[in-house]
Amino acid sequence: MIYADILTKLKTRKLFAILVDPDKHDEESLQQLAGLTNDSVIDFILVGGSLVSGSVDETVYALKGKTNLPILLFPGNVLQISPHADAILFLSLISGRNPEFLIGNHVIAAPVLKKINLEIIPTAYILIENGRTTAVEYVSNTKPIPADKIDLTVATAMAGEMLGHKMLYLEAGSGALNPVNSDMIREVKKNTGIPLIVGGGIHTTEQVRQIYDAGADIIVVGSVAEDNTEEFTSLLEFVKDLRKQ
Ligand code: 1GP
Repeated sequence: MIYADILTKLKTRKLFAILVDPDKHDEESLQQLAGLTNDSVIDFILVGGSLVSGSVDETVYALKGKTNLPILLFPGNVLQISPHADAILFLSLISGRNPEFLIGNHVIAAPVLKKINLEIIPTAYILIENGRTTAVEYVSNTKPIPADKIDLTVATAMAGEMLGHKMLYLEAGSGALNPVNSDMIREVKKNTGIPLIVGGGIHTTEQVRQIYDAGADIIVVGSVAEDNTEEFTSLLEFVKDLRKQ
């Protein structure tokens, strides 16, 4: 079980994951990415995005043939369900007040999910303002929580945990100017007891260090992994070194 594995790993170390947006990859780049993932520090791969015009299922299927890592769906909408994935982050956008992203899409997806053998991981998804409008903000038609409203974010995260979510996801949005700040991560971690994922706008080793130090359990990077850049390779090396310490 994916969630149980995550909890077990978190007893001894932090986790690192990548987000694959199907629109940003073709067969060749998936092959390249998969080559990097095997025998690396990456713990799992998320697949999805706010607006995906290609097929999530095809991308998951292609990845499955190339990597042994677990594939978790990170759906921006109900079209992004694939029976070939290992699990789905059943995201409820609890920072927003758009009922479609709080429960509407979930009602539509539930009968489909019931029929396929996908582990469901209920996840409280919390969008934080980052300095620019991101796709998730625009497409979800929700307001992110201002970056300086730490109390509000903590209360939102606590409510997410109390509602029974199994993980918290602090999201600055893909291509965020600023990742979620350390003070916010620290306070959320201090006041909640479920795994804390942080993503959006992370591309340097210093950001990774700060975000882990502040209390994130899992870091997710997307854009930096897209072009197989040196930046990405050095992030992987950096996380590897951190784990040796
Ligand atoms: C995953 O949205 C992020 O939480 C991905 O963001 O593309 O900025 O890494 P980046």
